[in-house]
Amino acid sequence: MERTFVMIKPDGVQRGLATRIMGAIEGKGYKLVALKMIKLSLDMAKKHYAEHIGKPFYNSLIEFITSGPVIAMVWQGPDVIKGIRNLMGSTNPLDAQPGSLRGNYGVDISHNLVHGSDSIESAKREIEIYFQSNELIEYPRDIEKWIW
Ligand code: IDP
Ligand code: MG
Repeated sequence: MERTFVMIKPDGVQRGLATRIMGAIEGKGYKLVALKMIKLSLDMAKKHYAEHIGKPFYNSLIEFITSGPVIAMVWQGPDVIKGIRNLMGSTNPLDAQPGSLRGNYGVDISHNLVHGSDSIESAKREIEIYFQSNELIEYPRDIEKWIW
């Protein structure tokens, strides 16, 4: 079963949108398999955003993502990576569909509330930055037969 890494960014936590973001993902039917609140070290932030080194927004992105606590999660389900990217909406909230998380709650590209992995490879890489394998909890949910 596919897994993805999701993070409620510092703006999502500060604005009290954490439960709404989690609720949207939970309501869709995906299964939460790991969760922790942390304040990112500079090292973790650089690892997380390694693909963006050298871009004009890189320094402010690192500063922003380390500016307050974040909520790190792993969610599981069929095609969960694409499903959660769709729930999040486009990177720039201005382009994000109304109804998506960024479309509903964001107005600015550098305050877009939530991160979700964009591929199976990045999901695996990102999950390993934040979680030990024994922190990913495997458990049955009887209701799944009604979801997938
Ligand atoms: P994603 O979060 O939708 O996957 P990425 O292109 O991977 O988008 O960019 C990572 C994060 O970097 C974005 O979520 C956003 O916070 C920030 N970012 C991306 N492009 C820009 C930009 O042009 N200006 C400012 N921040 C940006
Ligand atoms: Mg990305």
